[in-house]
Amino acid sequence: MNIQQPAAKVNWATGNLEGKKVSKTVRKLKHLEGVFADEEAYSSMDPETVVYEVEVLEQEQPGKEGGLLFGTSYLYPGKVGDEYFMTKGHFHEKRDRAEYYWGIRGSGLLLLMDEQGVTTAEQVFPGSLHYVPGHIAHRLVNTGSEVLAVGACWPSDAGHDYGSIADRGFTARVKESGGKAATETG
Ligand code: PAN
Ligand code: ZN
Repeated sequence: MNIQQPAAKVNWATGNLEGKKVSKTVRKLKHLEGVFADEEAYSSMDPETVVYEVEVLEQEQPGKEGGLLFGTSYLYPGKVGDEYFMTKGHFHEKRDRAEYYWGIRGSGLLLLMDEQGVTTAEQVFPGSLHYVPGHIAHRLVNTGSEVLAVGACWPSDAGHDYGSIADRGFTARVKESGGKAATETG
């Protein structure tokens, strides 16, 4: 029998993925127009500021039915005005596709919003495990002072629907208030 190398290596302390099929996406402030509430603070910041990076093991072609994708997101600490750095957030294009998230490093919140616009939040910390059911939009928020690294595994045909979030946004925001993270709805 021919023993082969695994598809990739994960550094479980940092989340870093290493492998031939690992792709990397960098999201800077300039890619996040309209995401943060304070537009004046947003336009005064350097558009090249990196807000988050995502490494994805594309063992299956994205879009292919039946496979799984695996990734790590690195969300840097920072704020736009008093609102913490966060991911764009999305529903899956195939709405019923679910996903697992798990905390690796840092601390933050996972915002979960249903199709009626009801948003809940879960604490993210090293070892936290989050099940994101289908039909639920999800967004990470870094409320800490170090990088928030979060692992994820999702169906390769899930896709990302960013448009619905861009149109309506999430119904909750996470801002610093009196030195602490506070959620604001409405
Ligand atoms: C994650 C996210 C990742 C970046 O891999 O895609 O955290 O967030 P945005 O896609 O909202 O920019 C995932 O949920 N995949 O389905
Ligand atoms: Zn997702």
